[in-house]
Amino acid sequence: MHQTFDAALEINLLHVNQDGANHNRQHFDNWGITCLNIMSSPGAGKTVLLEKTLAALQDKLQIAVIEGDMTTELDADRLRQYNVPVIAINTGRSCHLDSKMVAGGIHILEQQYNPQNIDLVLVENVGNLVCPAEFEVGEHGKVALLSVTEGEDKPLKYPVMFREANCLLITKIDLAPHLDIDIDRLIDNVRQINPKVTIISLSAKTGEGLEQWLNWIEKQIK
Ligand SMILES: Nc1nc2c(ncn2[C@@H]2O[C@H](COP(=O)(O)OP(=O)(O)OP(=O)(O)O)[C@@H](O)[C@H]2O)c(=O)[nH]1
Ligand SMILES: [Zn+2]
Ligand SMILES: [Zn+2]
Repeated sequence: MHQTFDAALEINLLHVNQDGANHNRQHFDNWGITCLNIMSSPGAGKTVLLEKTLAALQDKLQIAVIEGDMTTELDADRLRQYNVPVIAINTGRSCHLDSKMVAGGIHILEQQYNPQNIDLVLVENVGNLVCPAEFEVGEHGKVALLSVTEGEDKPLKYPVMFREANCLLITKIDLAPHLDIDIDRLIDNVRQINPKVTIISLSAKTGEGLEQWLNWIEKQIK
């Protein structure tokens, strides 16, 4: 679990983070970039979703990815194959990206690419169902993934991310017939926490629901 208050310095780290996030958003706004923060527990399918998204939208939109991982560049290397700017950020022991780390990514974007030409920045956060939702990075929208293998009770047990999400993707829907998951109950549980969130069921494997996801993304673009 991350620290949110530094007693020695008597500062609220969330407050400092928010200032940094506002600053990041200012940069994105100046460049006309829409930024989405993609969050889930480890392995819910963020990177596969990004691969499908890059493949589908490559010709329509200029996309860059800020890829957060604790120690490796495995995900970043997968996404580099799509010939888009991919900025890898290792968080070390931190369980989430914070606005300062993303500011570092924005700096690289500014130095090595032409941000004026970019329409959309997708941030893949560290796999963690709790902490990423507490630290804004300057995004315009939050996307949470919950895979069908995780169980329908998760929105109630870990409400923070589900409360904050603008879009909830129920992923790996192709596996649902093999599981005891009750999708209707899962959706009820999400709605209890966040009545207004857009909910899309999808499978990166079969392509079911991908069209709806791509349409949602395109609606977010400035
Ligand atoms: N059956 C099925 N498997 C999927 C689907 N999406 C992802 N997977 C599998 O789930 C595993 C994890 O997918 P990733 O995309 O790496 O998950 P992630 O959320 O990026 O994982 P972290 O970055 O480690 O948090 C891989 O083995 C994927 O092939 C899907 O729609 N259907
Ligand atoms: Zn934490
Ligand atoms: Zn990943």
